[in-house]
Amino acid sequence: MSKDNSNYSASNITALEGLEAVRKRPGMYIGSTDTKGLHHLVWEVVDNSIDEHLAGHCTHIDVIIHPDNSISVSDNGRGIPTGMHEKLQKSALEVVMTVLHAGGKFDKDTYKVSGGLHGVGVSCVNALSIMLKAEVRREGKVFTQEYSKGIPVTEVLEVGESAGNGTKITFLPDMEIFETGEYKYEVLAHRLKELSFLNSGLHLSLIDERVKEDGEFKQEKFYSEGGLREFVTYIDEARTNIIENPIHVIGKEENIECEVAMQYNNSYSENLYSFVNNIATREGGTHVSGFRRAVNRVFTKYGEDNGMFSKLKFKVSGEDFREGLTAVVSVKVAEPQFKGQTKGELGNSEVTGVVSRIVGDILKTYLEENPKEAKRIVDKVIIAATARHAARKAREMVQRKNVLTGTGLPGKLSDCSSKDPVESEIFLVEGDSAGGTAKQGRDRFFQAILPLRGKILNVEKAMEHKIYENEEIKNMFTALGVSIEEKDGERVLNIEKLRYHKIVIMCDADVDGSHIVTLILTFFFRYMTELVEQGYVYIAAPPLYQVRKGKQSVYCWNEEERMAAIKTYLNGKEEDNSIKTQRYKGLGEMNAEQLWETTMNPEERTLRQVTIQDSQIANNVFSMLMGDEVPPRRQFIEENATYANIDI
Ligand code: 0RA
Repeated sequence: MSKDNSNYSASNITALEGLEAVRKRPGMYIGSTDTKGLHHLVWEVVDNSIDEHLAGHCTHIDVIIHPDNSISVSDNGRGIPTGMHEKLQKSALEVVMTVLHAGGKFDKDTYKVSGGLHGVGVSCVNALSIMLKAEVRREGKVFTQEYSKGIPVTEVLEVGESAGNGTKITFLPDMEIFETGEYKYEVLAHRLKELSFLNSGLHLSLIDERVKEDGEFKQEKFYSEGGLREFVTYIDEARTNIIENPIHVIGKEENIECEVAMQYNNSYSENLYSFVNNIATREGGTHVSGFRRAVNRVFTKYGEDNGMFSKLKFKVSGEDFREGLTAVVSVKVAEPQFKGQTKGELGNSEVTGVVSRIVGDILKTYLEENPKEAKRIVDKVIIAATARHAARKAREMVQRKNVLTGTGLPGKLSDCSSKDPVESEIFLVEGDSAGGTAKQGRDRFFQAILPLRGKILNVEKAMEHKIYENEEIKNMFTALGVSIEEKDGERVLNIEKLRYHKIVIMCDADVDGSHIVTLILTFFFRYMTELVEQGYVYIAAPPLYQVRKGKQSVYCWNEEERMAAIKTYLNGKEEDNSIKTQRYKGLGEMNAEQLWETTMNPEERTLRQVTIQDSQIANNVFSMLMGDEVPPRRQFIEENATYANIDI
C-alpha cells in the first residue's frame, strides 16, 4: 500500500470514528437534542459564515427554513476550498465537512477570531443530519457534495459555472437524534437580529417557506449600520430614556476589539448583555468587570470633582451606577477562555484592563463634552443611592420584625403540617374568598395557602423600599422563608431556608386574574429570580368550563374540550340545555371539592412550570408589560392572547 493510500484510509477511519462519537453523544457536542439543540445546528453553520465576515470576506448571510424543516444557510464568502488536501488525499471540502473540528483549525490564520462557544464545527451538523448538501461557488465554478449522517454519498462534483464566491449548506436534521424537528421562526429571527447588531454592516436575512403572508413567504432582513448603539436603543424601546442617544465606545488594544453602548432609563433594573466573539456570555466575565470598573471610576471622579455628591450622607456604591442602566459589551478576542458552570463567563484576565481603559477614556471625554447629559446621569445615580439606603432600612425592619414575632410566619398563612420543603407546596391565591375555598379543599399535610389581596404592587414601577413595605410582598418573603442579604454591596437572595419546593400561583381564569399572575411573576422575576431559575415557581390551571348532564360532569380547559364535551354529553345541543355549561369566571365559583379535583389534586391537576428561556427576552417582556409605553404592550397582548386564555 502506498503512503498516500494508507493516509487516505486512516483519515477515513478517523472521520468515521469522529462522526460516530457525535451521533452517540450528541449532547456533548451541541448541548442537547431538544429544540435548543435543533436550533444550535443552525448557529454552528451561521458561525462559519460569520467567521468569513469577520475575516473581511462576506457581506451577506441568508437563512431559509424550507417546508420540510430543512435549513439552508448561504453566504457570499470565499467558499470552502475544494482542492485536494495533500495530507489526507481528499478534497478539502470533504475534510471540512467530515472531520471533527477541521472547519476552524484547517486554515487558522484566515480567521481573526473564531466564534462558537461549542465551536464544534459544521462536521457535527453533518453527522446529525439525515441529509446535508454543500454547494461551493469558487474560482468561477460550482461544486457540490452530499452526505447522509455525515458520510459522503457523492463525490465532490463540479456542476456548473459561477460569477461570485460563496458557500451554501442545506441540511435536514436526523429525527433519530432529535426530539423535535420543528424550527421556530422567532428563535432564529431573534438571534439573527442580535447578530446584525453585533456585526454592523453585515446583511442577514431569514425566509420561512412554511408560511405565506400576502402571497409571499414570510421573511425579514436584518441590518444595522449603528451596531451596538442601535442594539441598546432597540432593547430600551419600551423604556423612557434619561439621555437622548446612547454612549457609544469603540476601540482596540493588544489585538482585543472592544465595543460598548450604554443608556440610562427611568427603571430600577439593570440590563447588561455581554458577548465574546458574538457569543453571549450570560455569566459575564473579565470584559464585564472591565466595563464596570470604568463606569464606577469615571462617574465617581466626575461627581466628586464637580461637588455633586457633597450633600450625600453615605457613599455611592457600584450598584447605584447600575440602576436603570442598559448596556451591551462586546469584545472580540483571538483565543477566548470560557469558564463557569455553563461556560458562559469570559476568563481571559488581560481583557479587564483593556476594556476598562478603552471605556474609561471615551466615557471621560463624553462627560466633559456633554455636561447636561452627565448631570442627568449623576442625578439619577444619587437618587438610586438614596433609594438603596432607604430600601436597606425597610428590609432590616421587616427582617427584624420576623425575629421579634418568633415564628415570623404571616397571620394569613395557613401552613401545611409537613416541614419537609421537598414535598411541601404553597398556593398563592388571589383574594381572601378563594383563599378560604382553597384552605377547605387542600390536603393540609403538604399544601399551604397564602391569600393575596387583589392586585399586588407593580414592582416594575415602584421604588425598592416601597416593595419591602408592601404587606403582600412582606408576607411572601416570610412565608417562603427567603431573605435578601447584602454581600460586598450586592443584593443576594438567600433561599437556603426556602420552605416549599412548589410555589403555585393560583388566580382566576379571566383578564384580572391574568393581570395578577403577571404582577406576581414580575415580582418573582425581579426579586426572587433564583426561585424561578431553579424551577420552583408554577402557575395553576383552573378549568374554564364545566359541562353537566344529570349526575355526570366534565371539566374543560379550553373551547375545543368544551365543544367535544357538548357533543358527547348534550348531543351537540347546547342551546336547549343552556344552564348545562358553566363558565367559571373565578375560583370563587367553585366549591372546595371542585377546586381540589380540578386544580389542586396532584393526581389530576395541570401545573405550568415557569421557566426563563432567555433572560433577555424575559427582561424586556416584563419591562414592556409593566412599564410606561402602551403600544408595545397592546401588540404583545394581541399576539399572545391565545396562549394565555385571555378574553379580549
Ligand atoms: C476553510 C478555509 C477558508 C474558508 C472556509 C473554510 C469557509 C468555511 C465556511 C463555512 C460556511 N461558509 C464558509 N466560508 C468559508 C479559506 C479559503 C481561502 O483562503 O480562500
